[in-house]
Amino acid sequence: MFDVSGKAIHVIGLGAKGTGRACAAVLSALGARVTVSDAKTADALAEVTAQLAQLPVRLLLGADAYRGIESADLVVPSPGVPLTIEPIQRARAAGVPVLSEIELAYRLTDAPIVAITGTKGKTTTTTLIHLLLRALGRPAHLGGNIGYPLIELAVQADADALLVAEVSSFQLEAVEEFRPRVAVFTNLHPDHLDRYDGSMERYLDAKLNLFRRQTADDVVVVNADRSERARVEAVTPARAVRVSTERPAPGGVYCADGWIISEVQGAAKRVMAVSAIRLKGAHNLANVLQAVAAVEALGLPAETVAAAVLSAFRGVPNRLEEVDTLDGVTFYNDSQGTTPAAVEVALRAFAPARPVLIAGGRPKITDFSELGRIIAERAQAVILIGEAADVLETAIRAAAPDFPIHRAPSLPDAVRQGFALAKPDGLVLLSPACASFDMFRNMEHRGEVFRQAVAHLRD
Ligand code: UMA
Repeated sequence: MFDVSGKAIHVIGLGAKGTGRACAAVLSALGARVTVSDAKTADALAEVTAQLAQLPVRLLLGADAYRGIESADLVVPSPGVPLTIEPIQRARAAGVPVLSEIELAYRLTDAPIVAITGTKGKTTTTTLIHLLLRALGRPAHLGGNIGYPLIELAVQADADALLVAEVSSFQLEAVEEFRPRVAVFTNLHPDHLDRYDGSMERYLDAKLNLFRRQTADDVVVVNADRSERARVEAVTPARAVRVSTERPAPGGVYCADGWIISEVQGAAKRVMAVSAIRLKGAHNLANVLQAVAAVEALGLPAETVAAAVLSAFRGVPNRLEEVDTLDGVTFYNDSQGTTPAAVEVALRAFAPARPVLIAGGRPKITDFSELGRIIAERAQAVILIGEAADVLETAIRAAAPDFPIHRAPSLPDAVRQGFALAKPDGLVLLSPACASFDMFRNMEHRGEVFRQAVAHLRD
């Protein structure tokens, strides 16, 4: 086990999700001499620093943050801290190792790790794997880029438990030995390119670190329908288990004749009927196949629990989450859909049905013309909110001059209008194509306001 006792460890970042705080707590409990720093000032970090008050750690904030970093024994940056900042470069030049929190987590546990990366579908796939494992009676903990920082779970988990971790490219930039027993790669789309100098290749390269230390005893789950599959398989000796929604995947998991079939453990077997999956959309079907493949790769019988889990699972919060059905109208919360591409995926998920769409917020782009066409083609009507209402209306009108466009002063009002328009048996979908900051604290807050507004329709 990695011995940190007596080591001088400089942890950078006191973000709200708690990576730095978790590292400080775990490492100081293990006897390390911990410094925690953040470039923000004490005022801005009052809430987080209060949580550190009881810990035997040194706090360096603001202009002081990186004092003495080059004489540390180890530097641990939070995921949001780019490795290119001068103090990290300075520490590296002085020979100080720089390791991410997930690398430390890996070194501090005997529990096997199931790790999921990719641009889209990570959270759903990760959550499903965790649910399937729990339904199978396996002790399993969920965390990483979602929920609890992995290091917190790692030091608590028994060796027979599984750590199911969503992993981001940021977390993978500073790993050396991190080796998941089962690793899943969902897909690759442009994202976070500001961190990677606009280079998709550098973004992919960071993600591929998840697989590079795997061995032939491990498994990598890849999507055979996507071209990135070959890039992933090329960097790892791990056994590839492929999934496909479109065609048979020998040795993998795929759809055929309305069934999900697994060949992961040998002869083909039926896991569950595709029609029993409650989640909407082809992208979510791929997520289900990946989750089934991961569970089967661990040697567990997915078919004993898959139908029960997947017929009850309504999606992760804010991602095509099924909220409620009222008088025949079903409400979906896709508050996370902050780009036109996400809205297109959401609308396609319901085809041939056409939802009443609630869209708008603070625009992240200026050209909505493509989205205008998609909305006109795939929605029944649209209710526009927020700062982007005018530009969205112009784009939709350009595509279809007579398309029914409504305006709402607030999200609850949009929900009420949507309910009326979708009767007697339609769908209301919040998928805004925009950021939330003009009307809400963040996209989670927007999702919560949507849920509450739907709940109030019952009053
Ligand atoms: N900071 C410095 N110096 C710098 C840059 C930043 O001191 O040069 C400080 C900032 O002032 C800030 C902190 O470092 O206070 C950044 O913290 P952080 O965001 O890395 O830390 P957490 O809040 O613990 O969140 C991180 C992940 N954040 C990012 O990747 C940006 C969380 O993912 C993750 O849940 C958490 O660790 C768990 O370990 C969030 C995310 O947006 C949800 N992830 C991206 C995504 O999903 O697309 C990758």
